[in-house]
Amino acid sequence: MEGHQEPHLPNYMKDDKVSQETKNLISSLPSDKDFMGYSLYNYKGCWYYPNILQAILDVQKHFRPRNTDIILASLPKGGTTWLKSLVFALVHREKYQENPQIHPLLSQNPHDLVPFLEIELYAGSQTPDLTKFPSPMIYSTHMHLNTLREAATKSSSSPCKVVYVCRGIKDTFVSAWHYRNMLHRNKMDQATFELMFDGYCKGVVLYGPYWEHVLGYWKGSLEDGENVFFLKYEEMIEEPRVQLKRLAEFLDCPFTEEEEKSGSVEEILKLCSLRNLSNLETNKNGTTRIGIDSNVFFRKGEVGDWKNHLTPHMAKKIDEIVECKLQGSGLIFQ
Ligand code: PAP
Repeated sequence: MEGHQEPHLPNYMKDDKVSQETKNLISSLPSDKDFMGYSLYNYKGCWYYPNILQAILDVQKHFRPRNTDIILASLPKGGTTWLKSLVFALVHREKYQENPQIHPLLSQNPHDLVPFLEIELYAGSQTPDLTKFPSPMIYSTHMHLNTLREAATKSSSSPCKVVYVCRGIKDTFVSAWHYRNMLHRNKMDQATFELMFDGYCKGVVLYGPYWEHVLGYWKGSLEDGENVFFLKYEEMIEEPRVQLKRLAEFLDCPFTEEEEKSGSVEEILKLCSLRNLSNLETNKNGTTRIGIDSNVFFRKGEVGDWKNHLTPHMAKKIDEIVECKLQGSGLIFQ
């Protein structure tokens, strides 16, 4: 493991919260380096930094979702922040109807309203008391569906609902690149950009490979559509109204005719829009509970920004890899 780590590296990328048992496990796992030289370990087909693996093992050991809970899943930069704000606003819409000015999304970052299981709640081998959270509780995760299910199937409750959002790999990658530059407070050079790109192509990236992740949830949604919902970031951009209504139906809180007439769907979309959220004081200057500046979660939010960063050759290469991996699944990215 690394001797020297950057001071502003997020906890989940470090290796200082790992138990002896997990260290033993890690020493038996396939390993590789990320584009910055940090070690990643492959556990059951997915790549992790040590602290995150520790947290995931703890989630599997201790997390028992209630059937009223909602879990939001995604790959990093797949649309997590947007999904968190939308589902929070959707599920709690009645509470703030009379007093929209006190809506929590106006004063708190979506990541502080919908905590990550492995990045926040179980980070550092904690066993948080989740029974204190009101129902319905919304959690989020970047874990694979299989990994999540290992915890969920030990629960005595019937399954809870899982919503997955994903985004085309090229925009996910470019968004992750900008995020890492902001995180490390340094504009990294072209050679580092290419190294990170190679990591995405090989699948050696935190929570990767990309295709394994999306396919797991895609298949899950086909097999168990009542409990697993699959959403594409691009579809949300293209037809937000339609997708939000689908989401509400899946979560058993469909919009009534009256709500539709009174503009409730539009209100939620406006509240959760990138423009609105990114202009709030809390998101401009605040820091999330996990110690990351709130503003790094908001940038352009466009489909196709990859065209400004990838050469045609790079785009072709990564498209071919993903197409080949998703072949026959019915899952297509435009
Ligand atoms: P995370 O997985 O680390 O939480 P995530 O929210 O998935 O990050 O990704 C951030 C991306 O979502 C950014 O995309 P970009 O880099 O291409 O611009 C960010 O701008 C976008 N994003 C954040 N909030 C919203 C929103 N409310 N609506 C649309 N896009 C958003």
